[in-house]
Amino acid sequence: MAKNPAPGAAQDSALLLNCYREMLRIRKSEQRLSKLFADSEIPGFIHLSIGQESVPVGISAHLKRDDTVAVTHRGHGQALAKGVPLAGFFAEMMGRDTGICRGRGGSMHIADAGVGMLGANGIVGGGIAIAVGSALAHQLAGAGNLAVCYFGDGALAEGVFHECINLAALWSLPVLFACENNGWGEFSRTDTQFCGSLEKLGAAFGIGYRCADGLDVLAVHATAADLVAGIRATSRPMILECKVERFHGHYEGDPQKYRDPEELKALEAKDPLAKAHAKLLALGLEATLLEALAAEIDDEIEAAVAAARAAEVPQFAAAKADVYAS
Ligand SMILES: Cc1ncc(C[n+]2csc(CCOP(=O)(O)OP(=O)(O)O)c2C)c(N)n1
Ligand SMILES: [Mg+2]
Repeated sequence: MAKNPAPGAAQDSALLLNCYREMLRIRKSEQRLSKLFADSEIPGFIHLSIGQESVPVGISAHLKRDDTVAVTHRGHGQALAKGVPLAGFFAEMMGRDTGICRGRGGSMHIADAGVGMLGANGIVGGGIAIAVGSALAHQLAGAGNLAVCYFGDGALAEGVFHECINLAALWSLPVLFACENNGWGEFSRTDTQFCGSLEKLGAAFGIGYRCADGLDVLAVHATAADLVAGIRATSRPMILECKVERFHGHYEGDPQKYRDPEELKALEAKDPLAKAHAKLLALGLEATLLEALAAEIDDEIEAAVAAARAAEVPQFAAAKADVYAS
C-alpha cells in the first residue's frame, strides 16, 4: 500500500487514514445535504460543519458506545462520528418515517440513544445541561463512562454554561466540555459577545483546559486522548477548546455578506481534509487508494439518499405516537 514507508510511518498513516475516512464521510454527507437542501428535499434549516470535521472525529476516536454526547445545532459531524448510521441519518434529514427519529427530529433534533447520541439542539447551550446530567448518570452508574458536551463559542456567554461548569466541577462529573470555536455566533464575531477567556474560566472553577488546532485532526486526536484518559481516571471535568473555521454560512444559503471576501478566500488553504489528504500522500499512501475510499463513501451516501427518497413520510395520524406514555 505505502511506497517505501519511513520508520513509524505505517502507524501514523493507519491512524491518519482512519481519521481521514471519518472526516471524508462527514464532509461528503454534508456536501450531499447541501445539494438536497438546495433542491428543497430537506425540510427546515440546516447548519453545516464543513471545515470542523476534525473535532468530532478526533474526540470520538476515544469514546465507547455507551459514552454519551450532546451535540449542537451544527451537529451532523458530531452525530455521525458517534456512530449514527448513515441510512437513518439521511432519512431523518429528509423527514422520512425510516429516519432515526422517524422523521420527527430533523437536523436540529436528531438523536440516537442507541449510540449514546443524546440529541442535537436548536437552543444555543441547550445541550450543555443535558451532557452534565448524563455525566451525573454515568457517575451514579459507576461503569466508567463519560459524557461529551459539544458547544460553540456562541454559548460561552450563556448563563447555562457558567452554571454547568460550576456543577460539573463541584460534583466532580466525568464530562468533556468540547468547544468548537469558529470565531462566529451567527453573523457576529465572538469577541463582540464574550469578553472572557475559556481557559481562565476553567481555572476559576478548577477545571483542566487544553487547546488544540481544530484544523489538524491528529492534534485534536492526541489532545482528546489525554483529556478523555484523564476524565476516566479521575472523574473530573475537562475543557477542550478547538480553534476551527466555519467554511459555509451560519445556515445553508446564508450569503455571508458580513464576512470579508479575502477571509473567505483564505479558508481554502486551511481545509483540514485537504491537509490530511496531502499528509497521507506524503506518508506514502497511493492516491488511487484514497480515490477508491471516496468512491466507496459516495456509494454509501447515494444508497442512503435513494432509500430515504423511497421511504414514506410520517403519517399525520401517528403524530402523537411516542409523545405521551400510554
Ligand atoms: C438561546 C439562544 N439564543 C439565540 C439563538 C439564535 N442563534 C442560533 S445559532 C446562534 C449562534 C451560535 O453560535 P455558536 O454557538 O458559536 O455556534 P456556531 O453556529 O458558530 O457553530 C444563535 C445566536 C438560539 N438558537 N438560542
Ligand atoms: Mg461559533
